[in-house]
Amino acid sequence: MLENSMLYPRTTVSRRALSLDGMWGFCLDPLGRGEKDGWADGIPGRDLIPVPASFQDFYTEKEIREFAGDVWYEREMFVPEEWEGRQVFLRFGAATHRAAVYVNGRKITEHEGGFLPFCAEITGVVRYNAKNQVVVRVNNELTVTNIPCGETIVLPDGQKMNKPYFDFFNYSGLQRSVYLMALPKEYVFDFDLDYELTGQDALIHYSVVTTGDHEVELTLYDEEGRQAAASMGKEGTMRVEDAHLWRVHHAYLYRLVIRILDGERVIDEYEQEIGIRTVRVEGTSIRINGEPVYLRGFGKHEDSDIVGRGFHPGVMKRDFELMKWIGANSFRTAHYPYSEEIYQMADREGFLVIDEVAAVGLFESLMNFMEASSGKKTAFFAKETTPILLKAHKKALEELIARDKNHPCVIAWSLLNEPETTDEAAVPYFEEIFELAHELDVQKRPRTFALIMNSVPGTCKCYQFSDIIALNRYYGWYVRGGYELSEAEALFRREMDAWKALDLKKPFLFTEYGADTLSSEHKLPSVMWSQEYQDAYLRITNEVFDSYDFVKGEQIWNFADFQTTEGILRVNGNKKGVFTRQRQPKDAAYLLRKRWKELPPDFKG
Ligand code: GCB
Repeated sequence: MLENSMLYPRTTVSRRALSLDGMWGFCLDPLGRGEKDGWADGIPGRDLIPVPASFQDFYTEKEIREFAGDVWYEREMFVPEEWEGRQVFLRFGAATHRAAVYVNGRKITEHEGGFLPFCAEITGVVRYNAKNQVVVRVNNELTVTNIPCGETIVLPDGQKMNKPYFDFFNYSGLQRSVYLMALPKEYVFDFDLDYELTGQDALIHYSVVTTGDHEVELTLYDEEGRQAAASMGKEGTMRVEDAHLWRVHHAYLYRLVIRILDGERVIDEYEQEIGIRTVRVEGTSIRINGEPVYLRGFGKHEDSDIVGRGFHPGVMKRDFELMKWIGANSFRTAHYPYSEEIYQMADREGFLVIDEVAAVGLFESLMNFMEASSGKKTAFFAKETTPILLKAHKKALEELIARDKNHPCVIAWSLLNEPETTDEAAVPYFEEIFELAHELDVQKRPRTFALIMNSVPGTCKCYQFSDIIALNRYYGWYVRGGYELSEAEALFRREMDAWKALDLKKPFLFTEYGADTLSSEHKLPSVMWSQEYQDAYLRITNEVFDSYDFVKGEQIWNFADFQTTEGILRVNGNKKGVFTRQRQPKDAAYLLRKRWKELPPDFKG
């Protein structure tokens, strides 16, 4: 079990959550001397930057934008007098990729993994009714022993540089919200829910973990605030009569209130919006509440101008409006768990989310998008350090499932993106990761991973682990682009025929396909990089999708243009967006809108 509760911070009758977002003191530590020089007691300099945000894109200096190493944050926080006697925590939505936290000069905790929350208890360290100091050291170096994978090299001039094995900019820092929280000594630590539909009613099988022995009471309220069900005890079943189901694009959210009681007295109260729905894979169908659904949508990124990967509610709102406009019903959180607020919004908007852990770059290459299509193999999992990576991957998965399991929007777990699967060494690694996902998820949601171009029938040793086969394919871009598009189509069909021949009786999903397109380029007839080519590419690709009954969804790469490492294949970032980075449509958006609005929700059953 995790050391700290992963529940989202909320203020209730028994809890307090104070946001520490805003301007924080900030400095780089190029010599890695902060610790020795006592920065835990206060960092040098007076520079201020906003939290949450990536630190990179505020500055004009290249050395800051590309900085690899430790950066330090600092701010004051006032701890109210009336919090004395409670348990006080600091909670970071994420610190990318690892952090050490100091309060009033004392190291409180460390955390590894840049896309999941962590808490530190600070009860014994804070001064009440007084100002306290928080200092955070955040390190953004990439390694092959933690996810996402990459390396950190040293340039001849002594500067360190990150070399990601993945195709997105290594944005880092305190990219999500920070909270100061007060909880009672006995509090709700975690809960699990599983749903069963019986006629018009729904059964909610539940279990609650608390830090004490007092009685637990659950009450469910409908959207009008009327009580819909209730139960006593840490484990049990609630029956919801005439249940309103959570449906795609028609979300219905109940409010679940969990109380710990001492007689009449409420010791702790936690609440969360939940949706009643089931998710099953049956044969080649993906079923929500028993009804087949054809996924249409995107692989996304958390990425926007100025704040980089920092959570921004305005960007989130715009993205959901665009996804509704275009007729999407789903997205994958490529290539890492997103901010918690995004899942809350997906719950509310009725979007289906494939929730991905940050296991990307498990294929040794600085350009795997190119090299995998050439058939490159790297035996990535045969490294001596693989056991360390596996441990980090499992820990991240545990944190991910604990954080996101009660979101109705989460319908599947994506356990890796484009790993090396052609070497036997991958098999035991996959076995452990896939088993763990099932073990941790009481709902036993489908598990998947995104297959890279060289993972095809005959070479891939791991597809059998997936409940949904997810393919990332670029026929017509990395493979036979331009005037060779007709050959690309033939090769694409040849691969699909090989999958068909295996008769896996599982749904297939395209988790990536796309063509880089500059919003500035128009060309008739089309050439690669023009908007006309993106359309031509999509027409062929869509025809292939529609020729195979077992293809049950398409999530184009990418929702919007996004920042990557610079290089000759990237024009100030990856331009496969259907929307620009500023969230305006390219021509392809209209083509997709027409298609996605016309396809029946349960296309191909
Ligand atoms: C992929 C990767 C994704 C890249 C994409 C591309 O296969 O999963 O991270 O951005 O290809 O555009 O090359």
